[in-house]
Amino acid sequence: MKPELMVERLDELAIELPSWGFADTGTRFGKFQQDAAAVTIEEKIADAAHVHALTGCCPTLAVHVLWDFRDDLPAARVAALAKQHGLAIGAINPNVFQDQQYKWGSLTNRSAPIRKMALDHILDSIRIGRSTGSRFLSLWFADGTNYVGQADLIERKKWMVAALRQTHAALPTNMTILLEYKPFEPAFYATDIADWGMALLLARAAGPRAKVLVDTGHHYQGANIEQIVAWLLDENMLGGFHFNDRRYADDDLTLGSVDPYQIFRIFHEIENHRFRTGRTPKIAYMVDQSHNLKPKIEAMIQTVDMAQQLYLKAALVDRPALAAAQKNEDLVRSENLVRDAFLTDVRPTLSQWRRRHHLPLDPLEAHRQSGYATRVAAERRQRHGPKGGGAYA
Ligand code: PSV
Ligand code: MN
Repeated sequence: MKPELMVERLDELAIELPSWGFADTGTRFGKFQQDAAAVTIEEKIADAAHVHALTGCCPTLAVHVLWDFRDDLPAARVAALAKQHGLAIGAINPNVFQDQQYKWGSLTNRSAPIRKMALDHILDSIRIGRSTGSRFLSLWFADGTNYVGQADLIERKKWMVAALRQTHAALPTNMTILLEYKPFEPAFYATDIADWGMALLLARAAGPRAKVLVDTGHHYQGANIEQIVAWLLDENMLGGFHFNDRRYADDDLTLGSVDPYQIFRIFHEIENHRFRTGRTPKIAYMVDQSHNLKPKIEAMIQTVDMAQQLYLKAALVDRPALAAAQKNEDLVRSENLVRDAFLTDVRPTLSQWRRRHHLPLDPLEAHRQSGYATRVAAERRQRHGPKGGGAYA
């Protein structure tokens, strides 16, 4: 299909931003602070709304329960605030990984009271999600073991199944569980939900409204992520993504900064699914990045711009021609049909879409011209005190 005919395709791509992507984050070695970084949920909402106003495709904000909600601000007020800013609250992320009691795990802790504490927090998170109108409960567990022999791996599996079933039973009908896997970190021997196969089995065990979430950073080097995506789609078990890029492990770098072809290949498989079935799959596209060094808002705008371009490129693959080339075992033509789409400059189409939606043609430049970062840095310095972060005001 001609690039200029693809402009409507972008109407279907909504990208959820993570509240934590606007806050100061770091590595285990330290945090470099920025005065413009958001501290409160009010500030995170304002920043996400600013990105949405400039890019036109980020209508929801994912929240992390322990990082975003406060006693003096009920969840319904958070949702109302988001609405005032033209946003809705997206996925609810319970947090059963940072508190001391979870040293030996949360849902798979051998202590029944701690397992219950973790489950109660997840059930509370569902209640919060009801008040915010969230459609997704996004679950990631740091549970796992660091040393051989530390625990009975199957006992832990059974605890996980039991808790996920109870979680599923408490879901409102409009909410879906997104179950995320990760092979390492913080557990370095065995993570309880280490890969997509384990996540798939657990999601199936939990119930029909549990699907798998693919975080692009949560794979071994060399894993064929797009094949995992294709299989999950074919099994109707792909719930959503946490997009980010990486060079080594779960680096949380901005999307496409290292390997744009990787994300393109994922979109290519999603398009292929559409071609095969005639249906547009319902997938929650979310970003999960922590910007240690870049200004947060600029990193988000880069990410969204990259996602839109790669999405368009994947839609450009001539699928009937590809099917014919495959039939003839014409490897070179098949590969080139895919690669030609990747190499097509779709920026004019993206500009066309932005013009149509009365958006700035260059959202990054519009952000820089807007003075938003300098203004909020000054306000936030006043509100929270200077952080001494220097650059990016
Ligand atoms: C864990 O590495 C993870 O990908 C989960 O999605 C968490 O919710 C998120 O990162 C926290 O930054
Ligand atoms: Mn993630």
